[in-house]
Amino acid sequence: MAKGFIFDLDGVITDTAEYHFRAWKRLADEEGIQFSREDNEALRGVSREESFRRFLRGQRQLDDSTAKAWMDRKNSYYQDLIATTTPDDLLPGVREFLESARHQGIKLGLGSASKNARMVLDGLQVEELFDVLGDGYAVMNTKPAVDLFVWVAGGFGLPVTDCVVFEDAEAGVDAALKAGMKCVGIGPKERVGHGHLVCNGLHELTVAQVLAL
Ligand code: B16
Ligand code: MG
Repeated sequence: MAKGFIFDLDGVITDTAEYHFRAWKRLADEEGIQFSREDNEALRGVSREESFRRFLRGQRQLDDSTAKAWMDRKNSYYQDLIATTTPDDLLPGVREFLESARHQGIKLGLGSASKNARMVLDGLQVEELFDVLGDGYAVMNTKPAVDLFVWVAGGFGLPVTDCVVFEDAEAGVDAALKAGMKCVGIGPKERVGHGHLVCNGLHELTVAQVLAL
């Protein structure tokens, strides 16, 4: 039976995708880049650098220092938006699910590609529920590479086969499966249907259902 649960942040614990979209869109409008909500979907769960590559989609060739300045600008717009995060921004059922798992002796970890994850957790006031925090600074190779989830399992002191990942991104489900972990996909089947269990959010799940996987 699983002994460690690893949660993605954006799309699982809270919905920061809208803030990422607004921040990228502001940069896009300032720089004359075409960028829609649909384009934003392709950025789900991937690192800032990969997001930037997908954001540009070859529309502009930039040298490294300009690319970094654009990413920094987007990040400052994003940080202005997440600065207002409060516990009300937790997705439905999240605190209850985390507390229930903790009560049952399961170790809890974060497995997020975001370098802003700690700031968001701080606003949500759930940081103290986690045993291990894996964020965008933890490893070099981000999802769909297995590195981040394996790093969190190592932090638990558990084999990968004792861990379950909760993910809303295709790249994140791919990473969990490649790591040899069970995976709960959160969102539409077309995106996360390759997970072992698919649902719309933690409010639909019990810890017992996940342990039965
Ligand atoms: P940052 P997650 C991901 O969060 C987002 O889904 C993705 O859109 C973003 O590009 C990535 O974090 C990096 O975020 O710019 O804050 O470092 O789903 O892995 O929690
Ligand atoms: Mg996510």
